[in-house]
Amino acid sequence: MKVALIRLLGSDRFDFNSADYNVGLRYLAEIVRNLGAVADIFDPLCADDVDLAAQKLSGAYSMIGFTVHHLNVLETLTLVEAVKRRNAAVYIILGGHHVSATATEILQDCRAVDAVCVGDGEDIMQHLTRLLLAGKPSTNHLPRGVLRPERAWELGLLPVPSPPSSFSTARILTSRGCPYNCSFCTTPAMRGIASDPSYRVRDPDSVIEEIRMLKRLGIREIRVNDDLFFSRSTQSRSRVQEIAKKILVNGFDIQYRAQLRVDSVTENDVEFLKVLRQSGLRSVFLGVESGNNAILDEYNKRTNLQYAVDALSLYHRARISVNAGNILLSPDGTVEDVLESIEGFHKMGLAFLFFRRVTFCAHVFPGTALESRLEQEGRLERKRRYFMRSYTFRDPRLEELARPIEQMMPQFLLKIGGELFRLRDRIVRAYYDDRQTLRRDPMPFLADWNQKSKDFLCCYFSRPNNPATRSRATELFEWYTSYCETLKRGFLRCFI
Ligand code: B12
Ligand code: SF4
Repeated sequence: MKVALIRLLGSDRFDFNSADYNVGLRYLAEIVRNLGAVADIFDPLCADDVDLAAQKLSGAYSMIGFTVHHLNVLETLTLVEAVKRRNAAVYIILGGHHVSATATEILQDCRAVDAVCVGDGEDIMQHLTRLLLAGKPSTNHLPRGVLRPERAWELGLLPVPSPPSSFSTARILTSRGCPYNCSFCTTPAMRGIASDPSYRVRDPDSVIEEIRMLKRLGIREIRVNDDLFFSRSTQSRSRVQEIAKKILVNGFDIQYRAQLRVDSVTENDVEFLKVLRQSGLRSVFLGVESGNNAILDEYNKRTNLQYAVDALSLYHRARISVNAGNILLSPDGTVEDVLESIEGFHKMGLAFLFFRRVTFCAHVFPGTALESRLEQEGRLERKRRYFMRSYTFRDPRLEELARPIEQMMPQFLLKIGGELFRLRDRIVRAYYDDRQTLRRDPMPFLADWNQKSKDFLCCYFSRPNNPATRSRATELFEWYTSYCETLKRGFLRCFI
């Protein structure tokens, strides 16, 4: 009995994150393997030739599970249909936040899908594998439709998956969920859809055991996949401080990065940040999202620009580098809000991060508070909920401004942007480490990049009624790309 677990490449193939591996599938594979069955992971699977992929899969597996997000939903459903056409007996199940929120529609529209797992998959995967192993030759006896786990797994008891052997960086989870309620985010939405507990944490000792295992595998760099590694609550920080101290006591020589809110640390946390840095925390991804307080309120972010500016300075002092989430164009923002947000990011020294994303616009994910509000207001494109739906901006000027720049962004990222951001990460890391690999101070280059990025965006967004939007975007991208080429040379000259 063989199970395939698949993350299909979709429209994210030009996104430099798509080559990374998926943690959820590895947890599920461990569950299957612990029961004595074979689980093959295809992560990612590129199925440009759908028939060929379907032919290979349909003959080899009794059950195929796909992890689905907004970027690969179309490709997944296409492949599922093709597999089922070849072999109707293969049992096909989908999972992930995206399909959890749209399970009923998917099952209605795509008869080839046997089941959709809503929420955590471990319990369901264990149940299905046991049924398959029970020895009946067909998959007819497996449950179909919407499947919900009967119990939330205690995270510390889950089998710990190892990273793919070709990876030198591992991803771990020390918690699942998040206690906040940002309107665009699917994580709080899952509490209602899948009845997930809001925030589940692992015991520090179990995290330490996982790190010990990773060290034995030769891993030196870890990415913490938690939605929120720690919040501003004392309890949450104590847990992380304990993990950090145990990393130090065990003498693990590792570096790690994690995702945080801008208010996860305050002025009083200088010592705490020191311990985190000593234990190996080198980089954080902050959910800044906007430099405009009205927009932050629209997102129910419960932070403001000042928190973000303060956090930036704290991490800088602690020699921890920062990347930030940014959503420049939101459904309710105006052009003036956008300009203020650009100013805010410029103040943080991070305006160039707007060019790291393929899109400038807020996505409306199914299941989120943002989706229900826009739905009620009749502002969402009439399309199946599992496809990404565009919306009417409250400020019609943004409609016209958003598209050209979004169409040009992938090209920019492929040509120079992706490489430049990787270089920036290396350079900042070297700067905050011992600087021995640097022959000159890279900070003036970063300051200039911040300025030029702001110039680009302000020039573009401050003339919203100019009819030549597309040609202006083309001109600006040409200028910015050539600037980035020069910047790249400057960055390279910083290294010894
Ligand atoms: C860490 C993270 C990242 C990291 C690392 C990704 C990686 N390679 O691991 C980085 C920063 C690179 C990243 C990038 C992006 N991410 Co991200 N990311 C996450 C985050 C916070 C955790 C992922 C994770 O490891 N979860 C833990 C595992 C255990 O959970 P899981 O994958 O959901 O799987 C469980 C269940 O869902 C279920 N399940 C899942 N699949 C299947 C399949 C079967 C068959 C079954 C039975 C069950 C099942 O069982 C699993 C085990 O319990 C999630 C939020 C979240 N909580 O999941 C967002 C999330 C997945 N990301 C999201 C987005 C939008 C992105 C980006 C597009 C952001 C951007 N604008 O660039 C990119 C896309 C990158 C890409 N090409 O895939 C969205 C997706 C929204 C959607 N509806 O599709 C999420 C849900 C965030 C959010 N809350 O809105 N991301
Ligand atoms: S703090 Fe982050 S993970 Fe939590 S709800 Fe907001 S965006 Fe989602």
